[in-house]
Amino acid sequence: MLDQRNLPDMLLTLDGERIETADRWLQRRRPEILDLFREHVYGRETVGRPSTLEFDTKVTPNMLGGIAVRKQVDIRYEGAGGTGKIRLLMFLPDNGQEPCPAFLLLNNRGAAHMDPEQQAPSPFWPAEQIVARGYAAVVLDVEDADPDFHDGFRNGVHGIFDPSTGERPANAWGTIAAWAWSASRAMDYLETDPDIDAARVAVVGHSRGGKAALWAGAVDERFALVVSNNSGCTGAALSRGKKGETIRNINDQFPHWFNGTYKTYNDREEHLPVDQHMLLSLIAPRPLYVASATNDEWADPRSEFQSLVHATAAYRLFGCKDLTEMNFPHPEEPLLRERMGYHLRSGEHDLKPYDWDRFMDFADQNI
Ligand code: GTR
Repeated sequence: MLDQRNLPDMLLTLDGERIETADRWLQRRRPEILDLFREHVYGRETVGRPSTLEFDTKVTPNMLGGIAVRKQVDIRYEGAGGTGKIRLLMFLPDNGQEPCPAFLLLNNRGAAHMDPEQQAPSPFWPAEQIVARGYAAVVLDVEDADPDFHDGFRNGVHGIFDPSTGERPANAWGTIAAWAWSASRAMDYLETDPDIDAARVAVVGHSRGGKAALWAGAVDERFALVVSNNSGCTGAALSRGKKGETIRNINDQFPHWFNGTYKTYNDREEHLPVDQHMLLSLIAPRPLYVASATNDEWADPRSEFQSLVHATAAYRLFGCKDLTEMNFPHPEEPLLRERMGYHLRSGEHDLKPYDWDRFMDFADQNI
């Protein structure tokens, strides 16, 4: 059921046009909402695909007990402030045939969850389970693009592409936007790989990685499916009426994640020209999956679910069913609808094999 929270009307443009068709949405309102998120929340990127981008690939057969081929791809770039590198690790089903769909994980938990051939298998990143279902399992460490601490934007892509010593504009991009940018650079590579069906790539992230996955999916329409796991505040969850983490909490604890302007909304969420259902609406009409966990009160499962339900307004323009009558589901009772999916898992704030299985069930139907 729709719960009313005085949200901005996603179908009303700033100059008062009521959006009633998919065409008007795509021409007018979608670009306007994207711009509002850049200006007020995630910040404006100063670079897209760098002209210096290079890929360096190493292939190893016979991985994951013989079911996969591993590719290690170093994505290199250079800007006025120096050079950088994102390392992609890919495990591809070794069936030597058709290009396959892929899951790209924006890994926010470091080296222990990258390469199952080097570390103990990780329930957070079950590459073998993903490959066994016919998907390429592709992962990058978000901290390759920008380390996750506040150093005044000197390290990572900010230092490489906007090394100016002057004052940073209040709308300059933060770390979440940098991580989303790295997902797009991974996509630049995947488009060149004949083993990958680049029209069927899902971007997935957990928690802070989930915020980045949603922003990546909003900015870069090449992602065919977007999956948010427990992304919470300034991810999937509505900010108005949210329990647990607030805009003030997140800005105080992680001042580098969002732009300077976002700080002006501490304790003033009702003044934001957007709310997070509008972030989800930017994915439409592409498939979108949101997952929550029962004990994750800091993220606030109900606010994540409500955001998805409110995002239906955009999906409806594309002929998708109205989900506003849907009730908040019981744990382990996934809602798999046309282009929109949701589940609530019992347990803690985490990414588990149960979550991955539901993401793949949804992908099987939708990409
Ligand atoms: C928390 C933060 C959340 C979420 C989480 C995580 O401390 O408050 O927004 O991003 O970290 O990434 O695990």
